[in-house]
Amino acid sequence: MAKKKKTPEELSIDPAAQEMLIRAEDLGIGTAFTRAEEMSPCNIGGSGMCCKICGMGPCRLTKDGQTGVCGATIDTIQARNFIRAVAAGAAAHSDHGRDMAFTLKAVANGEAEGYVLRDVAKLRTVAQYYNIPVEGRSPEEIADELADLYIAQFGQQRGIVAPVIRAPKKRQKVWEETGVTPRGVDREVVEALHRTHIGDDQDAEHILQHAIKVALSDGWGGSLIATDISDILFGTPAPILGQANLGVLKDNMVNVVVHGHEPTLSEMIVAASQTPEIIEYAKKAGAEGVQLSGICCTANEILMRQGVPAAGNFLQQELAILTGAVDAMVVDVQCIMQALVGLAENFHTKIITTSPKVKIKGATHIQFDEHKALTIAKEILKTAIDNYSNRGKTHIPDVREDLVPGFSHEYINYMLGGSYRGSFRPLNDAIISGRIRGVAAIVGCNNPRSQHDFLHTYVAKKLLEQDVLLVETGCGAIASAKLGLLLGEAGLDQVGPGLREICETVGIPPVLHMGSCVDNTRILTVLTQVVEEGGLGDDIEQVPAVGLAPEWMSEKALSIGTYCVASGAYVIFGGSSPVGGMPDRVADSVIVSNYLSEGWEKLYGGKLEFIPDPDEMIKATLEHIDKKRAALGLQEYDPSKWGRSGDNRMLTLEEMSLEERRVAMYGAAD
Ligand code: SF4
Ligand code: MSK
Repeated sequence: MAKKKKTPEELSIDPAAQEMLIRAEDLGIGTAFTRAEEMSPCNIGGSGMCCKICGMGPCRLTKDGQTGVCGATIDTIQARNFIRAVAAGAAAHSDHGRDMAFTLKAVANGEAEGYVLRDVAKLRTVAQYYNIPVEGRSPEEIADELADLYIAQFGQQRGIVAPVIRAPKKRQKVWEETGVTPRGVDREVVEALHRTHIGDDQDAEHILQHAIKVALSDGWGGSLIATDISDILFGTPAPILGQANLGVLKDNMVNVVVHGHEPTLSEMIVAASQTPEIIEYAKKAGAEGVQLSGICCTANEILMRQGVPAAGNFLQQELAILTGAVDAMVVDVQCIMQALVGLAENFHTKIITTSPKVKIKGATHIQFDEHKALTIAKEILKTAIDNYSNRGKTHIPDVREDLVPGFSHEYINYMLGGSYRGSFRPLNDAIISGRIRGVAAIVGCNNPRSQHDFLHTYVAKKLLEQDVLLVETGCGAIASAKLGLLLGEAGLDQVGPGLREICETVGIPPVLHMGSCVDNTRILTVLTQVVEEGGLGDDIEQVPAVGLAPEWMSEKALSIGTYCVASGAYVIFGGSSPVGGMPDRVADSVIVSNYLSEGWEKLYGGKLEFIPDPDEMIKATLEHIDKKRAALGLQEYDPSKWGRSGDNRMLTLEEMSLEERRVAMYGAAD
């Protein structure tokens, strides 16, 4: 029997996406949504039961006790598949970090056109972590030494990756004792590939121990380096008003959508778009100016620093082109679908690749070089403007939502206490008192195997009702933004009474947007600061916090999940487990999915689980938070105690008589 085709409403909960899916159908154009429907996932490969590491295979282990041609057992094969994915994810993040470090070096030496050291205070703070002298030195001198130190972390052979020293002391000890402190980023990634070559490491636990080391070289290495340098070069994010969804595209403007991950080019495109030369050029072409917007994590980078709107998240890259209003989509690295080029042929859109590492057949390639970044950014914008006159009929959904992104850990520290009393104390106290039950980080991608944005936003809304403060990054953050949860008071009618009091008192939204995928390191830093503030244990594993990636799809997500586990967090992924095949048919060998959970929990305090059902995800999250609260001796979560203060409450009270107010605030007299 033919499979029933899904309706646009079943494919996405986002009205803008639904509108574009109808348009795609009318035009007879396929998208990732329809391709996912047509292509059933392979159950054998999908659950890690297939090995194609050597030419004797591929070996598919589908029967009890079966091994590969070489004798490899299911646990070895699953562990090898898992670590290879983690290594690819860590490599992607870290290579991004490496390029940022080379850009910092070029800026420090006056060789990078258009860039400045925008956040000198952060430069000095970061330098001091590594005992780089700052007094009496110019920002360029400090930046030059920091760039050298950071560049060295990638090729370092011995010792420890420098940013590891920023983790809580107790955590560093756990890593030292279990032998997983990373030595150098490239070394750990290369070793993962070596160990998984035919005939090498064939002990699943041993392989997975190295997966932890590789992921740590990302989270406390390459990614953290990328975040530090992005802040130093482009400014540490602070709240700023932005917008999200396809309705940010404009009919009367040249629409340039930047998509990918690295802020080096996109920041320069923002700068170039504001120059009189480009504005004039666009006007001559008959447009009113250039409208920039972003997709995926490039969107997050320029949204949280410049307020440039986000056109959408991962599954909206094709939908943006379907509007017919995109004059150029400029891509760099990661999460760029090859299908964009073929899709763009139906419209006038130019797909412009820019990274020396990424070309797509049929795309226009304008190679980026940080030494002449502004010149290249202008060339890209002029290419888009020249294309404006080729635009045909457009269809832009009138759907957009305001949001306030930009909650770096530095800003959270500041917002909780101001310039002189900046501190995490109020956050810790709110958790201790139970106004905030716990913290959940909802991060990661979209995946057309589940309804677009549904899992992200369903889980987010349910946790907010339970007084769980949310921090978000990546495409998950854009999903919440589109739902209006990232906008101060607008989201507050959907949250529990205790969290609401905190949000109203501090003036924050209940969901804090913390940036792109590499910026998950900001979450690690927040957790470290929470620990250092005191009252919630002396290690990340004790904090009532959970990480969730409900719609994950990328290998980077697996690396992020693994470094969060290694840092002590409980991490829940949605969808199916990539190591879930044949869990109870393995004799005398490790059940890999159990090991990622119970095995890792014994060693690191954190665990990784794959839970497809969103209600089960929420249940597991709340149980974990409550378990951690109990272990710290904190009072049991009781929402009935809260909701008697806060701005909203005060407005209601103003309308009451004195007696009514007394009863409302203190309860009826016995
Ligand atoms: Fe098959 Fe072993 Fe080769 Fe993997 S390494 S493909 S299990 S023979
Ligand atoms: S872009 S890795 S789809 S979050 Fe960072 Fe989004 Fe996932 Fe790419």
